[in-house]
Amino acid sequence: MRFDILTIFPEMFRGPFDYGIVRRARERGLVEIVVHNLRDFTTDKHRTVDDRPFGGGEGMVFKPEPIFRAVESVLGERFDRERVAVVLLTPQGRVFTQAMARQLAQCARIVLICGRYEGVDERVAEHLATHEISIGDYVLAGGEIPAMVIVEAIVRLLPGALGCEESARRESFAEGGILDHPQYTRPADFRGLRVPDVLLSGHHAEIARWRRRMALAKTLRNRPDLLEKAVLSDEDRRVLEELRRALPKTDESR
Ligand code: 9D3
Repeated sequence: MRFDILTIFPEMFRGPFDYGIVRRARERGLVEIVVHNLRDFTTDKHRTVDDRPFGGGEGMVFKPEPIFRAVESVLGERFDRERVAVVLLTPQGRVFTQAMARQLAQCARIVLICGRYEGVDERVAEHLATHEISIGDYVLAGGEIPAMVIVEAIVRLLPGALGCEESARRESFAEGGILDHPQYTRPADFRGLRVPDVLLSGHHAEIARWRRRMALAKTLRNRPDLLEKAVLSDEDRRVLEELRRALPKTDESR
């Protein structure tokens, strides 16, 4: 797979792909990540990428021309659009999910367009992009960090990117997932804070039951929305009823 990232701040991408899973995937030749300066696709002396909004209003808007030229340049004329995604990062996009990461992981080429300012000329969303994506309901300064998020989420799904132990693991959130159970490691007593006895007991069935119960409790407290679509056993539902009756305090009501 190849990513092409279009940005006016290419220097922001120096570090993030040089560590961990993404670095290993690049070294193994599973993914190539190329960062382009949008200003290299302008034609005027001042390398202008933005202009004032038609209709008036605050701020500046990305012009369509440099973005169209950049996408046409990186994809070449073979615009078959088979296994090619052109992603516009914008607060107006569909919110990125694990399901979208799985779908995009099937692509051979992904172009990520990072917006800034007040926005991007709508003709990019309408006539160039195949996807318009936001990473969540909070206001950032631009699409660069969202692009980094999306690259990392997709790269770790590429076959061979994870160790085989990790790759076999079921994804939280994906389909019917709930949050992970709490993890502990040594020491068993840290400044008087004890690891739950059951984890030291060696009773594997009991440990599995405890972990599922704690995962359900964490999900009920922090992400009750996930329980709507979660795949739950009859035993899970019984445990949830019991947890709801005990009603753990949420961060909000504390
Ligand atoms: C929604 C706010 N907009 C109306 C006043 C202005 C605006 C704010 C911030 C327009 C663009 C931006 C820059 N953000 C992104 O480009 C962006 C983003 C985000 O802010 N949050 C979550 N996902 C994304 S993806 C791109």
